[in-house]
Amino acid sequence: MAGFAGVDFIDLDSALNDEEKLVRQTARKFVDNEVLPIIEKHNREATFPMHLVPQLGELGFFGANLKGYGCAEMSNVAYGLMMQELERGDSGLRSFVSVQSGLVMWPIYTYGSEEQKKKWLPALQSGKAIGSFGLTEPQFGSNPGGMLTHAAKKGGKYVLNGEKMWITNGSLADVSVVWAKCEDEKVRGFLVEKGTKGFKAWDVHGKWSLRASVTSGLALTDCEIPQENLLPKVEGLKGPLGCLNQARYGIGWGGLGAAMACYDTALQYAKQRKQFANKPIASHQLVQDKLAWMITEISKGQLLALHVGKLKDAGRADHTHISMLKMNNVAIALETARKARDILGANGIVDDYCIMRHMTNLESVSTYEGTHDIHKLVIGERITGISAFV
Ligand code: TGC
Ligand code: FAD
Repeated sequence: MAGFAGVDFIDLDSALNDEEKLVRQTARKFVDNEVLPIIEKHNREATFPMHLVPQLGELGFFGANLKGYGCAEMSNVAYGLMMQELERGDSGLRSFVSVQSGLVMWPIYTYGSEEQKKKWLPALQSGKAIGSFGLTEPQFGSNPGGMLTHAAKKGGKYVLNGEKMWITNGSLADVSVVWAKCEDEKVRGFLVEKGTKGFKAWDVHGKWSLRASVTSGLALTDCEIPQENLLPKVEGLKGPLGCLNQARYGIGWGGLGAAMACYDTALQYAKQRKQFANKPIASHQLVQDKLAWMITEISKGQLLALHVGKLKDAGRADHTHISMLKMNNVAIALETARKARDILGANGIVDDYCIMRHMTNLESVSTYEGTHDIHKLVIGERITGISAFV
């Protein structure tokens, strides 16, 4: 079977260099050969395909835009194209790579000591170790600044108490980056290692979204963390929010991948499926309207992603640019999935086709890493100078 040929209405390829195209091609082949044949089964059974983790490491996909410690040093544009292809496979796969790279490796790389970097980065890069990121709590999602998890200094240790919720890979993780408020009310990050006394992780069941991804709750009860596991180079909410920029950037590209999978499926289907006068449904104007909407929004999303990627490579991407990218591209992906599902009629609801899986996944993607509306308010604050959060 021929692999995915890509979606490029506006000749975006002419703006990409050879390295970027090669990374995209490598990720595309990996998804076609290793992910698509197995993902529906994992989605049905609500399991993550763990056997892919070493391959993702070998391909250099973990921490791919970081330098040293075995990382691939890709440009941010190449990194984005890789995330696009991974999410064309499944949002759960892209989530795994986002969390490992943007939310665990990036904070260790940016806020960590040299010892922490040497201990964790090569292991996380290769996939020998798995990470998770604990910011959200049962009572504090959009407003992480209200967190109740706290850390008290006791001799050479910190004692952590609290609960985290909705944590991707929480029960799989060898190391969790957990954010807690210290006695001075400042938020700090701690590396909580698997097996630490007082630390427990349990899995969320019954999800209708991101089924091929592990989502956990974390409980910390008088959990003693040695001083050397404190991330020493950051304090305050800007610590965890800085990590989110990395993951949100990848999601901005990833959403396009899910949208491309749905658009491509709907286009092929519409050209084959015949209704009325033995004509393909692709010949009906209302169906063309939907397809034309999809390709236009995907193309606009690609331009936004490419531009923000270039700004990021030049060190000029502001977190509000990234908010716009995440908000817009996930929203158009979700709407693309809904329109594509409609084009497939009844066939759109079964997992012989990828569309419903992408659609339900994208509901989570729209909520996590800042909901659609939170990103609107971030943009609103940037253009008016007035915060809606106070
Ligand atoms: P605010 O007063 O605005 O800011 C506090 C400090 O942080 C700075 N800051 C940022 N720094 C870096 N990057 C950003 N994106 C930043 N946004 C704000 C800000 O300058 C300030 O610094 P300083 O030096 O003055 O102290 O904070 P606020 O409490 O009003 O909250 C603002 C708000 C609502 C935008 C923020 O809390 C937010 O982003 N909420 C959404 C929470 C969220 O996205 N959680 C995600 C959890 S992780 C996850 O979902 C993983 S999903 C798995 C996967 O990725 O696949
Ligand atoms: P709430 O904050 O309660 O929001 C509910 C609704 O209220 C939303 O529509 C929101 O937009 C709206 N709202 C809230 N405040 C405002 C306001 N000021 N103005 C207008 N509207 C507002 N978190 C982690 O820390 N690590 C992870 O690895 C992680 N993985 C996740 C995986 C999955 C599958 C999911 C679903 C979530 C994950 N999360 C993770 C949590 C995620 O980041 C939160 O769900 C998200 O930040 C929203 O928080 P909430 O669910 O508590 O919703």
